[in-house]
Amino acid sequence: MKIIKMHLLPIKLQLKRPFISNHETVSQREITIIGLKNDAGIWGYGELEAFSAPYYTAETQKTARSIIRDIISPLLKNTHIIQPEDITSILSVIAGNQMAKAAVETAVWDLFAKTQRQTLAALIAEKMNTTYHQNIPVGISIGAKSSFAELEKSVVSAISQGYQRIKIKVISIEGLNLIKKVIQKFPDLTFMIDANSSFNLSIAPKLAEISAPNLVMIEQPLRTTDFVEHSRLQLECKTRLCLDENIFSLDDVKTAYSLKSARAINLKSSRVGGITNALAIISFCWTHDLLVWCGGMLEAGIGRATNLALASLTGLDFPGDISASSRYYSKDIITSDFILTNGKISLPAKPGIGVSLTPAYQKALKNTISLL
Ligand code: OSB
Ligand code: MG
Repeated sequence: MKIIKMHLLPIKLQLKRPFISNHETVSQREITIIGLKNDAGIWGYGELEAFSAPYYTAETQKTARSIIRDIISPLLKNTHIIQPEDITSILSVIAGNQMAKAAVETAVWDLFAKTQRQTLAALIAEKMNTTYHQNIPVGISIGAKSSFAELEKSVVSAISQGYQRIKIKVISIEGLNLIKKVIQKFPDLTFMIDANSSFNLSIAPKLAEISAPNLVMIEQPLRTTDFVEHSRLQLECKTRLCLDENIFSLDDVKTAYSLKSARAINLKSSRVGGITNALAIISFCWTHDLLVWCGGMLEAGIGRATNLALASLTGLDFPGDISASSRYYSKDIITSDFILTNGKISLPAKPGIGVSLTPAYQKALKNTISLL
């Protein structure tokens, strides 16, 4: 098939409440909706997940849109795509800029699944030679809190909603003390911590102190560019370390594996350049005893649907950061909400990502000028 149109629609969504991590406090989420139309008149959709400012990753909404407009769109012109992997290989000539590439690549996967009249989940499972789950167990990521009462309230609320595992953001030693208390208070709940690069190696004794059977991993304790000190920390730390910010490619996963920098990988297709690269990382992790699971980054409906299709893969069973639509936004960009039932979210039945933009967003997207 050929892609004959590419539209970008930058939008802003208000978060219900500010989400606090070590990188920034997000109150408003800027995303860009990508629409691709093929020569048979079918549309595929992707979501550009870079943030407005370069704190979590170097890319921003602006830089990624400019890469898509100036560099990616000429590469798509008159290109024949037989398999979704073709687009990944075309885009691989571009260094870095994984989120810009992923936004377009995931839209091609959606488009391709739709042309095959199958769900993205079924297509991914087929590519991986396995099956997929219809109902997917999910976890929640709770932003950093400044008091025990506040943290406890969020944990109790998450559990009452049915989330199967709770990740808590931390930005300071005081935060670790609050988390230690909450982990001890709820011994039957499964917890994780995400430090988003808050600490340095001197945190090792503190991490040893909070180690507990119901604390399953600590995500990204140290700097984004470091593999060596993470490896030293993992050696000293009983709790499983997980890398997020470090991982932009399969090569990064191989580095982490070789140096023993972590024993788990938070996988975000948006951060690794798309679904093809994500699948290669999953295969590597499965054969090298690394726990791999599906992360999130405050996605709106299209990104959430893409993540859910990935997380449905049999074997990717650790609950991902894939919350219900209502967790972050009161009004999403799609017509049907993802709802949590008994701690699970079910896959939409329709082909591709299985969700549709609301008529207003659909109209606004198609009213932009095509880049092709
Ligand atoms: O570090 O995993 C992260 C959100 C934005 C950027 C980075 C991260 C996160 C989250 C929230 O933890 C995950 C989600 O619920 O989307
Ligand atoms: Mg993280």
